[in-house]
Amino acid sequence: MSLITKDGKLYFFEDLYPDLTYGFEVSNVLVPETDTGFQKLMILETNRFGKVLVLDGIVQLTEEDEGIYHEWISHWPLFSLAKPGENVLIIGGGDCGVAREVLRHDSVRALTMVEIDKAVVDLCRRHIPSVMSGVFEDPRFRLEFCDGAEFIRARKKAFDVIIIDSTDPIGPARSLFNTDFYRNVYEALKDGGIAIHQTGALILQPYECPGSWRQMERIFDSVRVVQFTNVSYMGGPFSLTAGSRGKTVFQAKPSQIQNRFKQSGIKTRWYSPDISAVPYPEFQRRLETDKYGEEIIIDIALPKGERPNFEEVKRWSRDTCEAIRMKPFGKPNVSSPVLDDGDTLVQYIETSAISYRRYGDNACLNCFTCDRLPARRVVDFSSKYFRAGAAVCWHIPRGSFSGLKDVQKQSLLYKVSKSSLKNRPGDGTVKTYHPRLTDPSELFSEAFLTPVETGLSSAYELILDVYGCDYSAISSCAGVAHWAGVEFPRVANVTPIGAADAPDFGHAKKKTSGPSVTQLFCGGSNISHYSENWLMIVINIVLTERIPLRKAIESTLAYFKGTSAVGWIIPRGLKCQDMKTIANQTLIFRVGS
Ligand code: AG3
Repeated sequence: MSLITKDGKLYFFEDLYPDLTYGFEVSNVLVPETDTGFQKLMILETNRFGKVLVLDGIVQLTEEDEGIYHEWISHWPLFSLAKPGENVLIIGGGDCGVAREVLRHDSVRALTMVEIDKAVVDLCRRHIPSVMSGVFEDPRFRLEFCDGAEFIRARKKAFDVIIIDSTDPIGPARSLFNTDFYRNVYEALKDGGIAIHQTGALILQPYECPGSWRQMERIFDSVRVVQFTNVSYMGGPFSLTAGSRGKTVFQAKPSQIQNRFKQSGIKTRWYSPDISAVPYPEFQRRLETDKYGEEIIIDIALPKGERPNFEEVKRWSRDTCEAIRMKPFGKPNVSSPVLDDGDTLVQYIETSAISYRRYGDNACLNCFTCDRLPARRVVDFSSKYFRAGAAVCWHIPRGSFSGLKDVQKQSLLYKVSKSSLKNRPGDGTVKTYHPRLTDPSELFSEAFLTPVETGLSSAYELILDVYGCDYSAISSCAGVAHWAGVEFPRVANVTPIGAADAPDFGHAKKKTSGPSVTQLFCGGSNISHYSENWLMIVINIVLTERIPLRKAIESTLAYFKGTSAVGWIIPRGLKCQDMKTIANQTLIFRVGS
């Protein structure tokens, strides 16, 4: 698909994104697409860029601009070291462009490169020798063909710099983007050492750099985003994410780095210590307060006695997807097609799920997305659709990396009535409230009454964002399904309906942060989303009965080996519309470190 002839000319179009591409004219196909056993390789010749290496339809380098990437990924970490680097490891990098730059450092005594795919090295050596120049003649260079993730496992405190010059986290490089790998990389670094990884285009691959950053942040002593732009990697700002072993490694003054550069005598074409290596410090700061997704929760007062049927609710879910511009995934899941009191309908969408349930005259809706959530549109559309007398809305950030107080501030709660439908929070016409900050000891005490027990509502929702989960617990669909379908119902003493549904469409989804799981209960449900990149599970459990909250929350944290969780308790199926009472019984809390 990537080579196309038009008006007698041959063009290449990149295959990376399903919805956008870039292309150039090809003057000669040096290596037609070949299956190497690991990936599909192609080498092209162009007038504009010189020779071009393409793996799995994605441009890896062009002769014209490879220097930008290779210089930044090599010299940035080497000049960031307090002591000149002697031992360097490259994982991947088969075209040898990184090796070429590393070997320009006289301080380097030994450079090891481990590449999984011998064909990349052989074919680049034959067809694009300009990139590797003399690396094979340099006695310091040692090359091994093996899996980098395996190789690194046995190495402890061995390298000053580890450069991971991989393809994107699809295909053979997938095993280089997870926590186990990063932990092994950290262990393989000497004290004061630096590892650096290519982490994709900041805007077009919005989960890559944050995904690696979040994993590395938990393992390395400090983490930096390094950023540059070139022509070959479509989409403007491109990122490298670097982690150090040692807290002060990245604290060198610009003048120190300039001195190291000057003393090395290396003449670069693109790298310069005068350009800040963190051109978007705001981006890095944002990572610290970023969120996984957001949710709008709506409690709609239906016209008296109205009972939307299955078809109507299905249509609501389909039209909501349209309103928020999200593709539905699969068919809606229902506890019973009658959609009686407490029955749930859930529809997976590209980034998570939307759901409906009803208690008496209240339709209870949840709309969760990891993309931008047009909350107004959802509220407008749903209140009109169900001909709401009034609706109470909770708009909350999910998986937020801000402090608890900020999460509380960002969690809004407001009422829209028919007459105020046009008015919105923020425009001064709708009063907004926030959940009440609670100590878990209040929640866990005998004296605590759920909103059902106080008579405020027919049901309540326990929401938990669990952070710092164990990679193996959070990366297995079967493991998460076992928690949702067996472990949680046992601890909470709820009656599951059917088995847990944990489809693995997570990685195929364009906008997703991870897969989802659903377990329906009598009267409620558990709909959760989890991500191995963010080491997080975000949980929504709707209940009608009191459950042992402490046991349920603590066992959930223990199951995923999470370090902390932010939680909310939200009344659902409201019997009273007084906002002060509702806000007072909407709780926010934190458990764990
Ligand atoms: N390896 C990184 C290629 C990244 C392409 N991805 C993208 N455009 N999102 C390059 C290998 C050069 N030695």
